[in-house]
Amino acid sequence: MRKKIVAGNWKMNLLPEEGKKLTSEIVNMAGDEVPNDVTLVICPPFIHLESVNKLTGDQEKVFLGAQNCHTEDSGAYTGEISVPMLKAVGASYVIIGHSERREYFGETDEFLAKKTDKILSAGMTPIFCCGESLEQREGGNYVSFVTDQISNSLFHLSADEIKKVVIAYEPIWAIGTGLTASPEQAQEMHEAIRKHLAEKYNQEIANSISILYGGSCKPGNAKELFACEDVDGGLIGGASLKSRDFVDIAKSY
Ligand code: 3PY
Repeated sequence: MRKKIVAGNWKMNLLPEEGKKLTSEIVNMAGDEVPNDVTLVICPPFIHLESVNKLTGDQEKVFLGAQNCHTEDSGAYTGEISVPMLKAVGASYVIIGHSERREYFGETDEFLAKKTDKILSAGMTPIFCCGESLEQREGGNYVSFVTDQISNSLFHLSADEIKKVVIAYEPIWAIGTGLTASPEQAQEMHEAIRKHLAEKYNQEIANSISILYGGSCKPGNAKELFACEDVDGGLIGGASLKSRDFVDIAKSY
């Protein structure tokens, strides 16, 4: 059975006290309200990692993730954070390849391949984001664009390694726009991604990999998205900044 994951991407939001308050609320609600087979991941900005870890560290339902990492362990990389640093403060997941990082920080498929290796070698879980622009969707080549992103950054991995990766499909046209992929659009892409994984590895491996949907996922649409056969949870942007909304999304299974 695939792991069901609902991960909150806080992006560049919240001051320290606000982050602690939000985390405490989520942890308190999650205990009673979120089904035991759903894993929650909180991915705050770096400054929150230690304080969020203090609130999540002792329980089994809510885990800590980061929004980015560097490919090197240490060195002259001003402004960057390494995987060993993230691990030392309790993070077990790292989001990589979000379209905002690809667009604003020029992250390439090759660089993301290296980040994936670094995260896996630390025993942590990459949440690898992929997704097409509106132009690519309208041009009709959106499935091959996304499957190429996956081949380019992940297909050097061994069968044992790929099983440890979580994929998040986030259509760029649904990020910060209020537009959401319909369940049919999400299922079409998730199924194509799984088929692509099966062709490279095998069906059993493809069936074991969690593929999350991201892009304006909220309490009002999570249920129908999570009901799709190949959607195994969500990577949640704005709605992860409100404890009630985030927990309601996680309850949508
Ligand atoms: C969104 O939902 O807007 C996201 O980008 C989640 O990562």
